[in-house]
Amino acid sequence: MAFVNLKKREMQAKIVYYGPGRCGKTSNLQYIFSRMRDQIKSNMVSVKTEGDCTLFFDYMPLDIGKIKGFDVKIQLYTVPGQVMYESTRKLVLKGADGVVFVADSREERRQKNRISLKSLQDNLKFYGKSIFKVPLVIQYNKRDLAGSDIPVLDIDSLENDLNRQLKVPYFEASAVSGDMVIPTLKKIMGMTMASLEDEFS
Ligand SMILES: Nc1nc2c(ncn2[C@@H]2O[C@H](COP(=O)(O)OP(=O)(O)OP(=O)(O)O)[C@@H](O)[C@H]2O)c(=O)[nH]1
Ligand SMILES: [Mg+2]
Repeated sequence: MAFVNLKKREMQAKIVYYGPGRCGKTSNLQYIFSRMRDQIKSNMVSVKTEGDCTLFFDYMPLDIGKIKGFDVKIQLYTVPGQVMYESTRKLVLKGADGVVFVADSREERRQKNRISLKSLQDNLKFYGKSIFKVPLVIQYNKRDLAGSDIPVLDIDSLENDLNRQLKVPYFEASAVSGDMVIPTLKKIMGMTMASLEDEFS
C-alpha cells in the first residue's frame, strides 16, 4: 500500500509481479536481489515454496534512495501462479500500486497467459481498480528459449493476445540470464511513482 509524505518527500510503494505458474516471477526477484544487493537491507523472503513453485508469496524491500527529491522505498511481491492459489493471489494484490505482468513466451503456455491476465483484471476490479488505469508493464519472459527446441510465440502473437487493448509498455526478457529484468523494474517504478505523485499532489 502506498505511503506518500509530500512534506518530508518520502514515498513507499508496492509493486506486484503477477502471471501464470512457472512463468518466472520468482526468478525476476532473484535476479534483482543478486544485482541490487546494496539497496536491499534484508534478505528476499520467500514465504513457502515447494520445489520451484511459490505457495504463498515472495517479498523483497528495495531502498532506492533519492528520485526526484523523494526518498523512495519499494516493496516487491510475487504471487503464486498456479491456478489453485487464486485467493492468495487476490490477497497479495491488495494495495498494489503497480503491476508487472510476466507472460511465459512458450507456445504451450498461450492459454495460461490469457487466463492469468483475465484473473489480474478481475482481482484488480475487486479492489476497485481498473487494469486500464493501474500502472502496468508486461514482460514477455523466457525469450532465451527462442531458437531452441522449445516452441516459443513471437512477439506479435503475444502482443495480439495480451496487449492489444491495454497498450502498455512491454519488455522481452529472460529472468534466468537477467536480460531486461532491471529495465522492466525501472519502467514500472517510474510509472508507479508518477501515478502516486499525481494522486497525492
Ligand atoms: N529458460 C528460461 N527459464 C526460466 C526463465 N525464467 C524462469 N525460468 C525457469 O522457469 C521455472 C519457474 O520459474 P519461477 O521463477 O519459479 O516461476 P514463478 O513464476 O515464480 O512460478 P510460481 O511461483 O509457481 O508461480 C524455473 O525452473 C526457472 O528456472 C527464463 O527467462 N528462461
Ligand atoms: Mg514463484
